[in-house]
Amino acid sequence: MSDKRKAIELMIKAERCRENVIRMIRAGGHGHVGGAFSAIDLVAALYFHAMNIDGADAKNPDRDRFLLSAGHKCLAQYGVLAEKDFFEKEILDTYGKLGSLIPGHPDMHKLNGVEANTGALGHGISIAAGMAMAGKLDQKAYRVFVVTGDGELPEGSNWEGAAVAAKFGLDNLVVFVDNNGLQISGAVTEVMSMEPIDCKFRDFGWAVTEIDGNDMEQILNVLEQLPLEKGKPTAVICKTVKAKGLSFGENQTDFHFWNASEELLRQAEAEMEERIAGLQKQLEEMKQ
Ligand SMILES: Cc1ncc(C[n+]2csc(CCOP(=O)(O)OP(=O)(O)O)c2C)c(N)n1
Ligand SMILES: [Mg+2]
Repeated sequence: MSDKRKAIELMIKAERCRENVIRMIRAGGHGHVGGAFSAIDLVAALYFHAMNIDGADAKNPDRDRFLLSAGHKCLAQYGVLAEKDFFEKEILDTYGKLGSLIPGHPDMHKLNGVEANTGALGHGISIAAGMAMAGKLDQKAYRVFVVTGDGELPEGSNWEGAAVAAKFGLDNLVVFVDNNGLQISGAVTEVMSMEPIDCKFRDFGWAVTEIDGNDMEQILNVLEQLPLEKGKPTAVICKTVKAKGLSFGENQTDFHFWNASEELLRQAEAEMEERIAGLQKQLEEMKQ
């Protein structure tokens, strides 16, 4: 299959996952849509293209691991896991309800496919470094993928994990920074910036590259190249747009957490359907 065709198919998947997110937000009335939608193209590509993982066998010791360090982006992971049949789609309608398997931050004790409880920011890289080191010690071939946020980067034990990963040559570890420029209360550059992020990882001994994290062809291209350097962990700095795919919410701090109206939810769905129809048309034209 051509790369272009593969990319379009994955873009359709990502839009379906966005629709799942809208379904959850309708059920709960609100949710962290901004960070979910900046990261969801990447998360969809990981689950549908790169990772060796199966919802029916989600504890297989040889599986690739996915760590959502920025746990508030969990709508992206839930949307993808539902699309990949890790759980029944009806569960999406329980979002925001007491006892739901898909709470506001991911819970490994509740939901099939969640590897760690995250939401207290700043610990995904160190948890993942531990998993990657265990993989090396056990001589397993699995890889560990992390999604972290640009606002999250200064927090917690992230840089302790980064140092450990480089020292022990964990080239089975890949960190994607969802670099959307915004965090909870405004621009990351004003609140607590880690720019230049690429230099920081490089100085810690990582192999680093930068892509447009909402461009499926660029995502696929980088996934083919992993690890970027043998013997080094990889950091992929992904330039993204917060709330990507919501015409009325893109790049706005107000859409970090969205108290949604039915009118705008319908508009969001219409926008997704329109994009899917356009992508399907492109696929049809490629067949001819
Ligand atoms: C330890 C900790 N401090 C603060 C928060 C509150 N908080 C939730 S989301 C967020 C912003 C994170 O920004 P970023 O990583 O850029 O993610 P984005 O908002 O872009 O999805 C903050 C500070 C938290 N969840 N955990
Ligand atoms: Mg951010």
